Amino acid sequence: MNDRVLVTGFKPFLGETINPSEVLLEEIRKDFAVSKNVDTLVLPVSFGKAFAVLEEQLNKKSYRYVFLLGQAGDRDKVCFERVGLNWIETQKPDEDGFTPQQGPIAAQEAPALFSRLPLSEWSDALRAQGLPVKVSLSAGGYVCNQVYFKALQKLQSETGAGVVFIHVPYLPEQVQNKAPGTPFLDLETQKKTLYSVLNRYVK
Ligand code: PCA
Repeated sequence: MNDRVLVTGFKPFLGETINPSEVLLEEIRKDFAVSKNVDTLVLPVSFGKAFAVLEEQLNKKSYRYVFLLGQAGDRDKVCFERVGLNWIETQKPDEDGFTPQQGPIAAQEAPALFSRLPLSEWSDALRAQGLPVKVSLSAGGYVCNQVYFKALQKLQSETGAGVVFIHVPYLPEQVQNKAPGTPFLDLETQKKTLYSVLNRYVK
């Protein structure tokens, strides 16, 4: 298998004007411009379209590693998601104004799929460098989890590629008009943390 790496992020959603995951993709495009093996892709925050956009890219090129990034506004650390749940549960509409019913993503499939990448090892190594990371057990019940579950299903079983979802906190400018104490993490620290993982795989 080749060693290509795909990193995805999401468009802003639910009233935000930026999404830190999309900002990180812009940084990756600049900082890894000389790299030959990394591609980036922005996904819509849409239950109907997000995975289709990813799948189109996966059908064009094959990847050894896929890093899916998204915003999780309730988190104060960069979170490596251990599992994609075979479940949708949300009261929030997506960018198409669609709020799905609670239920499984794929009724005949396993209730959850696990990333095969060494998330605990990454997390321990980065924490030892003082970086704000942790392994998280749920990517939630919204679009990110749906894309993660479907990507694990398609990539890990069909191609053996390594897949992980990484949720990142709000950027400081996003919390200015939010309740005091809303967690955030500055872009430099988000980049440093993410790059510590990417540098293991991007040449
Ligand atoms: N976060 C949302 C969807 C898009 C994003 O960046 C989520 O956690 O599901």
